[in-house]
Amino acid sequence: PLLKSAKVHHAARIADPIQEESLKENCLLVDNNDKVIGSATKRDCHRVTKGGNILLHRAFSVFLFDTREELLLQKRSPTKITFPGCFTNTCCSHPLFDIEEELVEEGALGIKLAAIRRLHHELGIPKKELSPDDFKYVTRIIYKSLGDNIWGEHEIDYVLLIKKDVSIKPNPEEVSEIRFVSKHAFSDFINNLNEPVTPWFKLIANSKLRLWWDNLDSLEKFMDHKNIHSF
Ligand code: DMA
Ligand code: MN
Repeated sequence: PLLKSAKVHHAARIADPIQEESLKENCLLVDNNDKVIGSATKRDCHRVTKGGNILLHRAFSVFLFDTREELLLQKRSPTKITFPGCFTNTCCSHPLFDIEEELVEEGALGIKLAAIRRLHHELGIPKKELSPDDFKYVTRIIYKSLGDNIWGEHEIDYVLLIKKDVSIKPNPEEVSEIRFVSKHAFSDFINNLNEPVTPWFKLIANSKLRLWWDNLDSLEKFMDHKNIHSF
């Protein structure tokens, strides 16, 4: 009986079974220039080592605006393994090694297809309401966060912006709350939040987000597909 209860405790402490299962997905390992150098499980890509290292992998962050130019934010569900309960941008995830089309680099097509897959999974946005051409790939950022010192992030993150009205039905396994926020209300919203904000969203919100938000219909001139920005 002792053993049994210890096991239950252990399982409950780790994660819920659905998020635990997702740790078996294979992410893309990249070098500092975003060249793919292999793959590793989502678990291995997010574990902080004793020395404070995390494997560098490829990721994306979507900022979705409706046609009134309000930004869709989400609160991560309490079951997420990394940054549970944090407010963040519309959707983030990783292109997967086992989904061949998500490896296509021309026009960041693979990233855009991964974004469509995850916008559907996390927010219930029907795939037929989204096309790769709807996304503006603005730039890449590299960042590292040790998270809770057990699970963290170290990514080259493709930033995708999209302005479109879509149907939304959040998946409670992933997202516990959504909010559309206007540019005007954004600072107050962030400053008065009771929840923490994810580190990557904080970085982007404090740097380029305003400029992009002011130019949603003319983002071409702000695109930089050559440099990988760090903060
Ligand atoms: C990972 O996001 C990607 C970034 C840019 C932090 P995530 O933790 O939301 O990924 P997933 O939804 O696949 O768990
Ligand atoms: Mn990651």
